[in-house]
Amino acid sequence: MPVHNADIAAIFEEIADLLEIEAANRFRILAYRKAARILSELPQDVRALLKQGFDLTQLPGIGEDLASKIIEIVSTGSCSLLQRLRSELPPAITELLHVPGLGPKRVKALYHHLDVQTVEQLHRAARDGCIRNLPGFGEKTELNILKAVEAHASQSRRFKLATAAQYAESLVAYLQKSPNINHVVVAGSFRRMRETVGDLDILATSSAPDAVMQHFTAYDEIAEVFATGSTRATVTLKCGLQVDLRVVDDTSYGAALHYFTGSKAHNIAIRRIAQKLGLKVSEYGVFRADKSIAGETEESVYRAVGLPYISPELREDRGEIEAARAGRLPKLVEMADLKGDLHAHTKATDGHDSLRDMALAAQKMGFEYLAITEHSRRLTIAHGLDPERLLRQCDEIDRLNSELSGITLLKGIEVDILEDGSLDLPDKVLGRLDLVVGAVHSKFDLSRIKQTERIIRAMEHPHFTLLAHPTGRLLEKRAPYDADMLGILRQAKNRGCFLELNAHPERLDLLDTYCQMAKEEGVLISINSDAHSCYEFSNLRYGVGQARRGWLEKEDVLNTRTLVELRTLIKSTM
Ligand code: DGT
Ligand code: CA
Ligand code: CA
Repeated sequence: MPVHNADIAAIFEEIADLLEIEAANRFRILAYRKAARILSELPQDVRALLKQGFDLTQLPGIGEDLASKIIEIVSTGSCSLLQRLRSELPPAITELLHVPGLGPKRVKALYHHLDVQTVEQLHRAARDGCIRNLPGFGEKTELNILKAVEAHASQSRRFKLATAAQYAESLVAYLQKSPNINHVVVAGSFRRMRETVGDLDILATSSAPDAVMQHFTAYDEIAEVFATGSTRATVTLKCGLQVDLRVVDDTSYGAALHYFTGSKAHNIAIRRIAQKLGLKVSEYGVFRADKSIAGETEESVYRAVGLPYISPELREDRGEIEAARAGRLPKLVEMADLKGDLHAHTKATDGHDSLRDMALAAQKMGFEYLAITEHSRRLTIAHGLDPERLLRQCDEIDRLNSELSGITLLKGIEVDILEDGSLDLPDKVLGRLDLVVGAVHSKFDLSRIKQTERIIRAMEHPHFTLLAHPTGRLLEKRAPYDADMLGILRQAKNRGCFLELNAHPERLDLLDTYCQMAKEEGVLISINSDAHSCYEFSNLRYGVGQARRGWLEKEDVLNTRTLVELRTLIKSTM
């Protein structure tokens, strides 16, 4: 069975979760989590690396033991440690972990104190008010759990964009091997760069669709074929991801691509415009009476209904059609516009690579600058910096900057915003830095008013530059904390501060609609990797995707500025 990096990462995450429920050693748990993160971000396929004889212990965070587990997983498709841990705990407990807001710590408490083993039991316990009395829970948490369970039940499983990308890329590579396929492209929400996708919608063009179908259904990662016709098929991959394939003629490529890219709401709006013009739009083309007048390219489809081309990320029927008609479509930011990154960690705290390696990796991305922003002392789990260690790092950065050419390291910190809105390091120390990134890492459940006040107070601080991952949400794991984003944006505007769009695939925080709000309020957004290793700069593409969904242009993004321009902009907050 073929094993992708995402599969190994998922196994390691589950091992870490189960170890945590079993109250295993904290460092052992952390080692599995780190390895999972490294693997899910590694641009090369581990399978291929092993085939080339690559020594996995060369990877950050991977020692002998983890390397042998990876080899076991790649060669057998499973891991004996995971099997053992699963057999020691009730079978449904892993599903409990997928309820947003329930981490392993809470699952452990629920299991040990209330014998909650399934989502149904969790629902009952929350509804009957049994959870509020557990140490560390309370009434508000109980209510949140109840809401989360109810939302969870009505939701089908979605895949994070970056995870889906791993499966999509190998499937597309496989399809491209067929001599009968001309174009092949992943459409649907994947092409619109939604943060999660429900399934993959793959479009191919061919004059021999039967042969394409045969090739597709022979793919060795398919678990089940649901439906096949001569031009369409629906299958499920072994990882659980569903794939729809459609095959059309080259002359319908643009129309089909438009149709299957969606969104449905955008398509409906376009069809309505077409109807008014006496036209019919379908996946086969644009028709007047029975005569096809467009459809070979997407541009031709839009032209036929009197519109300029609209980028997939905008196609949500959120005003893009009106903007297109008025000639006001944004010229969306692109990866190549980024000139630096303002949020990264090194092995001084919970990152994996040295200052020098991070600088060189950023330079390879074509960047002019990289801000090093370690955690502050309050975050003990990440080995956060106290003033002394931070100042030592500043000296090291000075030394490295005088030695390196073409890339500048900026001195920063990802300082904890404490419950009362004060910052976790003294002013005197913060004043020595190029920029101060503030972040909420605790007390996620404050009331809306208190949470908003906390963040606004932090921004009042004279050295505050940038609010990291502004809503705190983790996709499918932790809901955003409750805060008034408009109020925060207005404070940022007043103070000349900025907000981050954290590009980590689990965060993608700021949300697209808030990006739009930031743009309207005139607050610049910094698209940052939050890289903990050299490999993670490649995540920036997901951040750029999210920014494009939020209508952001080059001018709306802080780190499209040159170093000189950036220094002027961030100085004014100091
Ligand atoms: P997902 O998979 O939930 O992340 O979201 P999508 O947008 O990929 O939705 P999906 O897979 O159900 O359908 C793919 C595209 O096919 C969708 O974006 C637009 C098109 N489509 C699906 N159903 C309809 C429909 O009833 N009418 C129209 N006009 N288009 C549809
Ligand atoms: Ca889809
Ligand atoms: Ca679909």
